[in-house]
Amino acid sequence: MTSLKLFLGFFLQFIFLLSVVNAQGLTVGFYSQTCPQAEAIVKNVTAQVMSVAPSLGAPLMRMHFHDCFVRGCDGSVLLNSSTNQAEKDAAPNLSLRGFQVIDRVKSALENACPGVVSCADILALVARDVVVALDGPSWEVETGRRDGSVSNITEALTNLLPPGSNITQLISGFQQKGLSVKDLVVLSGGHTVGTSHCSAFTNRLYNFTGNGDTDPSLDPNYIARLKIKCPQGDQNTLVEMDPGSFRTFDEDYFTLVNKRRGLFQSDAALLNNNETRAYVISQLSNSSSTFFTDFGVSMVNMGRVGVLTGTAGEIRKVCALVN
Ligand code: HEM
Ligand SMILES: *[C@@H]1O[C@H](CO)[C@@H](O)[C@H](O)[C@H]1NC(C)=O
Ligand SMILES: *[C@@H]1O[C@H](CO)[C@@H](O)[C@H](O)[C@H]1NC(C)=O
Ligand SMILES: *[C@@H]1O[C@H](CO)[C@@H](O)[C@H](O)[C@H]1NC(C)=O
Ligand SMILES: *[C@@H]1O[C@H](CO)[C@@H](O)[C@H](O)[C@H]1NC(C)=O
Ligand SMILES: *[C@@H]1O[C@H](CO)[C@@H](O)[C@H](O)[C@H]1NC(C)=O
Ligand SMILES: *[C@@H]1O[C@H](CO)[C@@H](O)[C@H](O)[C@H]1NC(C)=O
Ligand SMILES: *[C@@H]1O[C@H](CO)[C@@H](O)[C@H](O)[C@H]1NC(C)=O
Ligand SMILES: CC(=O)N[C@H]1CO[C@H](CO)[C@@H](O)[C@@H]1O
Repeated sequence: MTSLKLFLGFFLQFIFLLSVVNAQGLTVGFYSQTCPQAEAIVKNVTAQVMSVAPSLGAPLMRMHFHDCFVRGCDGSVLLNSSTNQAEKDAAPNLSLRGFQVIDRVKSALENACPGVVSCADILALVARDVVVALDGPSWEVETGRRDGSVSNITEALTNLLPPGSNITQLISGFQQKGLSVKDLVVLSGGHTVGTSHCSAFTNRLYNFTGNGDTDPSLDPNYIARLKIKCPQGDQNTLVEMDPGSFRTFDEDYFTLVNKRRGLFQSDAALLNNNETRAYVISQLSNSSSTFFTDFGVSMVNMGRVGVLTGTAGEIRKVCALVN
């Protein structure tokens, strides 16, 4: 009798574990036994940073994206290279900022629970916490990632999609990471916050095809405004991607894209596919917008890309250095 109970107990626990641990071995609350305060500590440090430097929110969210698209979400974006050959040395890194925030979170965690929380998980948790601080949605972050040991500049250049990407390239780039067309259009909505250097879109304003022309898929009134901000040859000025509310995580991105005011060709390209266009249009009215819920779901999907779990990888002591 007792052994039957015991067996049933094990069996039910097994079923329970199967239901919460996804295929990659990530789970919500991975640190609940080993470092119960982990998520509160991350939230605490992030909230303090955001109260004094809200402009770091957007680049910190982007950092998790750049981590996941190169070698999976393994913290490789944080690694330093003595010869400047790491992911962070690649051109798309230009606006990656906030590495010192990740270091602050890591030290707080190392004080509380040395050697337990991975840098890759810190990136995933911080990405959620900055979105909340920017008045966006919240979601449950799966944890249990471990840190990789390789960061390669060439891999960043081949895996991060350039802003000039067309819809075919975007869909296939996401597909290669196991992400869907819906994930693509939803996650592109991350461009509701933050800024871009003129260099990412100036080709649309001047000499688009080599005939002194502009990009016909960009609203001509908007082109005139952008030309004032980014005179020809200016690569470095920062432009708000969602003008007026670039520090608020809202649904405006889809309104902009629909008005042909998406800043990058990759934003405009979302109108060139039935499924992505239908999603853009479905988000135009506040009352029917599903973006906030969808964003959490797609961030969880992105957070599963190529993760190291179990005994793979390591828990770095310092996020910029392999142990
Ligand atoms: C779909 C393909 C994507 C392309 C081609 C793309 C491209 C870019 C480019 C060129 C910039 C401007 C960098 C600069 O010049 O400063 C940028 C900024 C940004 N991206 Fe994306 N991105 C994509 C997807 C995403 C995703 C999935 C997220 C997150 C969910 C994201 C979040 C951001 C944020 C928050 C910024 C602003 C960063 C800041 O304020 O410093 N992007 N992106
Ligand atoms: C959050 O930070 C404050 C100020 O540094 C500190 O007093 C508090 O104990 C922290 N809470 C947690 C859960 O770390
Ligand atoms: C990593 O590189 C950055 C920028 O070069 C530097 O500020 C930081 O101190 C380095 N971190 C470590 C642990 O070496
Ligand atoms: C970086 O990755 C590229 C492309 O996969 C590879 O050819 C190169 O050898 C790698 N570099 C290092 C230092 O491992
Ligand atoms: C996208 O770009 C690729 C590479 O330049 C090109 O071969 C393809 O025809 C383009 N597709 C669309 C739909 O523009
Ligand atoms: C526009 O591009 C063409 C072809 O690359 C080049 O010959 C021309 O000089 C450019 N014009 C300007 C104003 O940059
Ligand atoms: C996209 O929609 C248009 C009109 O709604 C239809 O004619 C076309 O076949 C659709 N394309 C695809 C690839 O489904
Ligand atoms: C949605 O709400 C925002 C702010 O609450 C408002 O500015 C915007 O006009 C609304 N959009 C629509 C389509 O109702
Ligand atoms: C912040 C940072 O690491 N910037 C680097 C980005 O990559 C270029 C090379 O493409 C380096 O020169 C920057 O130092």
